[in-house]
Formats: sequence, C-alpha cells, structure tokens
Amino acid sequence: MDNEFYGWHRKILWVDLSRGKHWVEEITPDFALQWIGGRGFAIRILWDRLEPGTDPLSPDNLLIFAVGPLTGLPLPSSGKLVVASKSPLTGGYGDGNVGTKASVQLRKAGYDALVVTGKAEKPSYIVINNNEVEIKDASDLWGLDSEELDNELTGRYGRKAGMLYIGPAGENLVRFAVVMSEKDRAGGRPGMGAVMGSKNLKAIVVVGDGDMPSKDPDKVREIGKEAYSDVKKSPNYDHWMREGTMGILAWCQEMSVLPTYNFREGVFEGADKINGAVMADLFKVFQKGCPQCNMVCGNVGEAKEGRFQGIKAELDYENVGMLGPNLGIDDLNDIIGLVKMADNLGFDTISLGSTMAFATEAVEKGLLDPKDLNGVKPRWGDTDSYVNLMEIILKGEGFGSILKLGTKLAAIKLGDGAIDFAMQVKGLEVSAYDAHVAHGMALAFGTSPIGAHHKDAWYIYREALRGFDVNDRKKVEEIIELQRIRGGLFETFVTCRLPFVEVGLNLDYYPKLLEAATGHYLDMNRLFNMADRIYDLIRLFWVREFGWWDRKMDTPPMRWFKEPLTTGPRKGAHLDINVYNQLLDWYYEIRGWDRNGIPRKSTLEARGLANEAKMLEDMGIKLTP
Ligand code: PTT
Ligand code: SF4
Repeated sequence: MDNEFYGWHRKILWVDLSRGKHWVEEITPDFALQWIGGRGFAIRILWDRLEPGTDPLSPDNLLIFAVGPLTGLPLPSSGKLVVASKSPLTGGYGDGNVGTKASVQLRKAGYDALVVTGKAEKPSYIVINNNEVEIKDASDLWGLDSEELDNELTGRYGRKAGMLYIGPAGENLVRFAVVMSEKDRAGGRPGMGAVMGSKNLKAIVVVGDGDMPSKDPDKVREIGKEAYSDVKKSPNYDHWMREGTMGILAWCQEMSVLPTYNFREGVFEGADKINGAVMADLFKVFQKGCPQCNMVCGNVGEAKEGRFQGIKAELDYENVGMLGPNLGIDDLNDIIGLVKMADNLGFDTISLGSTMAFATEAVEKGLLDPKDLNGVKPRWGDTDSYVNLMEIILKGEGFGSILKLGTKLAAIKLGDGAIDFAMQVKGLEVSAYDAHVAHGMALAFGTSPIGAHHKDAWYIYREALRGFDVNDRKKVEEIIELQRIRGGLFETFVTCRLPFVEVGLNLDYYPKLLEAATGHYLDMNRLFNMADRIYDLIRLFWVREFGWWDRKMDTPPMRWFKEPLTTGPRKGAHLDINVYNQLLDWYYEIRGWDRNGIPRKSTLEARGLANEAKMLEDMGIKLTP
C-alpha cells in the first residue's frame, strides 16, 4: 500500500526551540486518510501530543502549521494554511486560516505540517530550506512591525520565500494576537500570535524546491482548469472582483445585522459612507490575493485625507465592520488607518474592535474609569481615542493589562453585569454579524468549535433567504451541513472556501480533485463523517481541558436576548432563550451529543473514537451512553 500512497509527503517537521533541535516524524497512510490535513491533523496532534492542562503560553504548548493534500496545487484558491494551538484566549482548541506563499513553500519543502514546541532562550526565527532547518537569532528583528519585518526578511531571503510572523502584539502576549504574513494576511484569531510570542519566535521563513505529490498531476491540472474557468463564469464574479468581502456591508445594513456600537444595534447611520461601492469607487488603489487564486479579494484602500493620509490597508468586511460601525466610525480614511495599525501590530481586528467597543461601553456605564486607561476616554466615533486605546492594550498599561486578555476576562474582572455586553462565546469575540434578529447565526456562533467565529457556518445569508423567523429543525440541519463543508472539508483539504461561498463553485469538484491528487475518492458521506469525527474530537479536547461542559458554553452573549434593537426596520427584535435552547437541543441531538453538549459514548464509538472516550472516563468525566 505504501508505494501507492500519493498526495501527502507523510512528513511532519518538528522543531523544539528549547533544545534547538528538529526532526521529522512520518505519518501513516491511515492517519492521512482519517484526518486529511489542516485542522484534522492539528486536532489529532494536539489530542495525542499535548499534555492536558498545559498553560497555552508555556513552552510545552504546540504551535501547528498544517497544509492539506490540495494546498498549492493548480486549482482555485489553494494557497492556504491552517495555524492551530491550544488557545490562550479561550483555553480550548484554537485555529485560523492564512492565505500565504508559506503554504505552497511548506509543501514544496516536503512537509505536510510543521509543529513548533519549546521556547527559545532569546528572540529567534526558524528558516526552513527544504530539508535544512536552522534556528536563527532574531534579536535585531524583535519589535519590528509587520511591514518592517516583511521588508527585512524579503531582503534577506528573496520574494519567493514564504513567511509567517508576529507583530509587537504577539511579542507582548496580547491574547488575541494573530500570525501575520505578507504584511496584511492574518490568521489564528484565538491568540495563535501570542503562542508564537511566548516561544520567543518572531518568524518562520520557508523555501521549498521540490514537487507537490499527486497521483495524477495531469488530471489535477485538467479538473483545476475547468474549475478556474467556472469561477470566472459566475454571475457574481465581476461584483466580487470589484468589492470582495466588502460587498456584504450594504446587505448587512439592509438586514439589520451590521454590528453597531458594541452590537447594541444592527444598523449604522453612517453605513452608506463606508460600504463596498464607496471603497471600490473612492479608496481602492489595487488588489492582491493568495497564491493560485483567480478571484483575488485583497482590496487595498488608501486614506485620502486626515491623520492617516497616504496609508494603505487591506479592507475586508470583518475589519471594516469591527473597526468602523462597531466603534461608531463612519470615515473610511480613519478605518484604513486603524486596520493598518492592527495589521502592523499583529492584533486580530475582530477581537480588537470588540474589546475597544466593550471598553467604551464600560466607561459609558461608569464601570471603568478613564484614569485606569491612562486618561484615555474611548468614545464612539472618536478615532484618536481608539488609536490611544490600542497603544494601551498593546503595552498592557493600567486596565490595558486586563483588556489584552479579551472581553470575557475583562468583563469578569469588572463584574456588575459586564459579561452581558462582552460580545464573545467561549472567550472568542463574535465576528461582524449582529444576531439580534438571527437565531440561526447565533447558534452558528454558539457552536463554532473555536468560539464565536463565522468561519465554520456563515449562516446569516441563507437564514435571511429562508426567513429569520423560521426557527425549525431544518435550520439546524443546514448549519451543521455548513459546518461539515466549511469547517470540515475546506479546513482539511486546505483551500480557500470562497470559490464555493462567493461564486458558487460546485462542491463536486473537491472529491474529484482529492481523488486526482491522492488516488482516494471520498464521497460526500465519507467526507461529512470525517468532518464529524473532527468536530467530536475538538469538542472532546475542550471537555478534557475544562474537565466539565455545559450548554452555557454554547450560548451567545445575553445582550442579544435581553436588549432589543432600538432602531432600524427590525426595531424591537431580540433573541428568545426558549427558541435558542430548542435549536441547541436539536443541534446536540443531530450531532449525537448529550444535553450538556458532550459527545455520547455511542457516538464516539461509531466514529472510531472509543479510546478517546475511555480517556475522558478515566479522568472521571461521565459520558452519556
Ligand atoms: C479570519 C478573520 C477574518 S475572516 C478577517 S476578514 W474575512 C479578519 N482579517 C484580519 C486582517 O486582515 N488583519 C488582522 N490584523 N486581523 C484580521 N482578523 C480577521 O480574521 C482571509 C480571507 C477571508 S477575509 C475570509 S472571510 C475567508 N476565511 C477563510 C477561512 O477561514 N478558511 C478557508 N479555508 N478559507 C477562507 N477564505 C477567506 O480568507 P482567521 P487571510 Mg484569516 C487584513 O484568519 O483566524 O481564520 O480569521 O486569512 O489570508 O487573511 O484571508 O471578511
Ligand atoms: Fe485569498 Fe481571497 Fe483568493 Fe480566497 S478568494 S484565496 S482569501 S484572495
């Protein structure tokens, strides 16, 4: 069987920064076929190799970069990579997805994944040049921002080199620091940048010259070519190329789901000044994208006036939503400046926007004294106050030392009901969709395997089409289906999901491409089963870390239940806890989990996770049969 095994290098590169050593571990064909790559590899490695209870910022935590069997191949939008770790923001499983040359270079260098453990004695960076691996001194790079660092490393290693790095936020262990690449690609919202910083690891540079293994490269090229052509034929293609993810902002306003003033409202009075059309007409100066993509969506806008005049930044919807309306800012010139600061410093824009909005409201309500923010008084729409607040969070000054831990811990520290307006689930801040009107999207946030991210099930669009007020079992089935496709298939094959989501690329391409690349055809049933196995194992990981679980952990912030919208066409709307609980019951039932959200023993056995079930029982965690 081994000789006929294609599609994977079957090699995982381990680097131990404490001991200054590296080695390669081989994975078996069974491992590859069961877990495919990306998120599948990541959770399996974390489950097997991370000691339960490890402090996420200790040397023992593992930082994993994993590609998949389709990554880097000549097919739509395949230049992606998953970064994963035990999260310092949530205490559970965390991951993110970065579009970067580093994904392709890692494959060409001959690896399916890189796992970093230990902590370097002094600031360091790793250089991987095919099978040569060096740990180098990064004392002169420490403190550089993303732009400076990228320029410096490009000067040293050339444009071909793939790079992953952290900004000062990662160095300062801000719990929502991301891993950056190519100046403005970002991944690992649940603090993967802080994990990198805790290891004294400033950057990873990868250069590869080898082949990417495929069973039938001609077939991959042929199917890939057809898929590229379908992408371009999509009726939405031209609009997508013009506005990218920003195209959704006007729709969010229309639907009352645009996060406004810390998710108090779903419509923003300044929305018309910052939407996709305005971005494309008045601010866009060029667009860029990830490797192998023919629908590039990195729209770079330039500030035309004001304090940030001449600054350029990539304008994705989430960045604009969270650093615009959610802070009451209606000027794209200012938003560009804030996004650029976040990219350069290496903050996650979503959690940053949410944390600054939380602080604004806490000050407004008298729960937080500006004196504890070094005199900075954050105010809706006041960009200068947010520039200053960002610095305070970065440096951990005053209450900034708590805000840098994210909204959940900050709310616990403040008490007095602050947790109701800390817009997070499991500790990860909600992405840029207000869910006052949307029980389905609320459930998607509640059950996302990393905390409140939209990546696994961006259900809001489908939910609007079906009707926000139809809260039936089918809604839950659709959410789970999306989780299987987006969180399962795309995060393990490791390609961008946007060809499927935004221009409607037929999903049938993916099993066919997998077969051409690996020689194994997995139909949708088998793929969904694989996705469910991953979801189960991720949930077990959380339960193992926490030692308990209950449905509150899968419930979105109380603001959406208790405080109706006060403006816009859906004025008065709010979530209903009984409706939410019914949806959650159905969700658990369909997944084969018990009423507390813990996978049943029978479910785990059916998925080949009997040993993992036994481990939990040995730890004293009772599983329902
Ligand atoms: C993703 C999250 C998102 S989701 C956005 S914008 W989006 C934010 N982008 C940030 C940024 O930029 N700078 C910054 N400092 N922080 C940021 N945090 C936010 O991170 C991204 C694209 C986008 S743009 C999306 S939806 C899709 N996400 C994919 C995914 O998750 N999986 C997948 N297989 N394909 C995807 N394709 C799309 O990729 P996280 P990127 Mg990102 C400036 O990282 O942790 O997953 O959070 O990766 O290379 O920047 O591409 O409207
Ligand atoms: Fe990257 Fe956008 Fe292309 Fe996806 S669609 S690969 S995020 S440029």
